[in-house]
Amino acid sequence: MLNFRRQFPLVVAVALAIVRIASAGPMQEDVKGRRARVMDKLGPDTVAVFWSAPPRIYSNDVNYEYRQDSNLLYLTGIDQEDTILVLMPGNRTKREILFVREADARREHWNGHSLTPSEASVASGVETVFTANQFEPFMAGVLSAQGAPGLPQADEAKAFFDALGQGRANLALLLEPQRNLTETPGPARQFAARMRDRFFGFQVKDATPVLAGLRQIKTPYEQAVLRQSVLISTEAHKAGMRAAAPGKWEYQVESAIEAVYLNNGAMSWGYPSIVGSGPNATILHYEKSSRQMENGDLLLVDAAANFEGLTGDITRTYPINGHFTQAQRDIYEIVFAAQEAGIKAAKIGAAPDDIQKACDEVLRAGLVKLGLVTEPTGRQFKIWATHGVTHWIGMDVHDVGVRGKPLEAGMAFTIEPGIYIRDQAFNDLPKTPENAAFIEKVRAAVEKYKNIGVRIEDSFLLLPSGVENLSAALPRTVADVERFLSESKGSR
Ligand SMILES: [Mn+2]
Repeated sequence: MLNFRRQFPLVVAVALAIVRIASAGPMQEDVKGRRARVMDKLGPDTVAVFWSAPPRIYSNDVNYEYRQDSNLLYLTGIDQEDTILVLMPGNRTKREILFVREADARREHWNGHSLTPSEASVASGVETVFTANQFEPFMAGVLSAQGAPGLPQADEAKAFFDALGQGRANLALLLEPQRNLTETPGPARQFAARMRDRFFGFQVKDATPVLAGLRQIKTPYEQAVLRQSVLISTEAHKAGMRAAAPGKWEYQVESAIEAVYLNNGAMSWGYPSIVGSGPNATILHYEKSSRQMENGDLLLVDAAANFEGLTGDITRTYPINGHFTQAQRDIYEIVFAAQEAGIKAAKIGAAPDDIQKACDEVLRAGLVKLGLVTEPTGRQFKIWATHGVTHWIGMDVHDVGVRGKPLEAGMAFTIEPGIYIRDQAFNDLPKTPENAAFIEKVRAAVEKYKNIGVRIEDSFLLLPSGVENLSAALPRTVADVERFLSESKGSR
């Protein structure tokens, strides 16, 4: 089947690949450094294997646009199916071995050029590249200490073979979380089980925490790409603000935003855009974008691009007619003050939970003041402030990281307090006399503020000099938001 829409991104992908091949640039240098750090952590007794993501079906025989596995992309920069990276930190010279799919003229006619081994070598900086059909014999040779095809030197893998002989070798994989014994194991666990059936002298080790720890600290190259990625997203949000007006549809704002991504060379969105107007602003992951907006609506937009594999995360909430009502402003000012408190708490050595606590204090006090909450302490306010206020960002919009690690330079994260007034929230409360009294006390305030949802979210990078708001170019105060909307009115 020829589908025009699918042809376009493939052309772009090929063009990018050619640029990368023509000059091994800062990305190749950076992924080399990432592999070196992973190997340092894994040690010389280890062989580690990382796979590309499988293609995913969109409809019948049509796939979604390909999305590479974040860890493989992190380690190789290669955005291609059927790619496998093997790391053997103890090897004398060939410590990195990459496998890419074989050339296939017919497939490439339909779906585009595949990297040849030499192109993959330039693209990734991995010197030793074989075709994917050599992976099985390679692993069999390595895990049986026979010597692998492609590692001809007798002493090349001596460190690993010695470890294998002494029963202290490791096979490091990204093991899928396994919640219970009856759940079908994922591909990495199945591979581990097959290798254990056939070979001896090693234990299986989960490399997930090693990758999470390294990905949590952005390199200077990643910081530059993330900065650019977030800048594209701020431009996209501005285009959305210009497109929003009474009578327009949510999807028209979404299309204005996403056009800016593609127009600036972003691969796609980093996550499906959330464009929720009026009561839809209170739905945390509203993805339909199908409502016609009305005068007086607030519009909540949570959207960001995936540029060169890195994704920010930004939310703005604004009145589509250009002016906050007093009630909308009451809620907005609390969320804004909470975010400010969260930003102040984001310091080197602080815990991520300190950001949460700082936001919570302001949210709770503000909600008490508006009469939406009766208890000045405790968790009652969570009925309106329902989600966490910070997470890591990076290759995944909810990026990986080591839990409980104090904040340090190079970490990137969001600060995103929100308040959502839904009268249905009362239905979640157990029917107790205390809750009945609470509902009675706040009923009038809920009636006044119901269907208002406000989230303000920015993407931050922690530097030795302090926290940098990567999305600072986007209006955030009530005054700046209203000024931007009124200035853009002429072009709407
Ligand atoms: Mn977020």
